[in-house]
Amino acid sequence: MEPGKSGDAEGVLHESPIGRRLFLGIVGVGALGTLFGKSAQQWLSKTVDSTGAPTGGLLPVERFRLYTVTDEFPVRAAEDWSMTVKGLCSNPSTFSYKQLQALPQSAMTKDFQCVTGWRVENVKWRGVKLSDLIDSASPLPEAKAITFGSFDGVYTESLTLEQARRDDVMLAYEMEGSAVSSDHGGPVRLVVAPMYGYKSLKWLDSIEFVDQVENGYWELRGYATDAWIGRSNGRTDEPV
Ligand SMILES: Nc1nc2c(c(=O)[nH]1)N[C@H]1C(S)=C(S)[C@@H](COP(=O)(O)O)O[C@H]1N2
Ligand SMILES: [Mo]
Repeated sequence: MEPGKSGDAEGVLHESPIGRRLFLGIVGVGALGTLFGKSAQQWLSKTVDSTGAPTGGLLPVERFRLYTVTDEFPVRAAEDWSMTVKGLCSNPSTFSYKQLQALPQSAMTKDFQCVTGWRVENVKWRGVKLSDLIDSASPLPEAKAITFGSFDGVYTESLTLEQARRDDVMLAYEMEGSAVSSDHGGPVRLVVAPMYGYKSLKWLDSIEFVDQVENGYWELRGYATDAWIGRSNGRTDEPV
């Protein structure tokens, strides 16, 4: 199964209770299902464009496909959210949403590209540079990478500390001028602009400093760990 690619069987079209939006729920049960169990293998994709109509006239936020690898899109209110910072650092802590917002604010506008081929141009993000968060945690010399956790309970991602310190890697709480929606991984999601979308973990709730990169959800299923756009996964997209 590819990150965000429709399975060939068992796709069910549901009508959403909200307006014209439809979403396509897909349950993939393949060979991996027997190895990793049903919950790890189930995933869903919601789309505003389930008819396959051209997406030309849509706003950036409407041109995303919405993904989850569990059987749901988890919802957590900002006031109920917190993020633990742990592992190989001298200042482990827990951030509330307010405490995260108190860190220096940063913004970037970058294309967002999924490894399955879709790309959304010029997406506006606002949040905190991961490098600022890293500095506040004071990683120990033996910390070489970060593992990110999601409150969906399943998805993980990882970056080397060097990758994590880049200016185009953010913990985003705003997308296109509004709070990051639950569907898009709010209240806070990771955005790794120069890499394929699967690195941009949704529903972030933990950051752990570790001594080496640990493969994440899609890397364990064959996708590149260093997922540079246009320079990995056999693809030749324009870099971001
Ligand atoms: N927790 C979690 N994060 C995730 C995913 C997911 O299924 N679960 N899908 C990834 C993939 S493959 C892509 S392309 C983007 C899609 O982001 P979107 O759902 O906001 O469009 O999220 C990434 N982060
Ligand atoms: Mo993706």
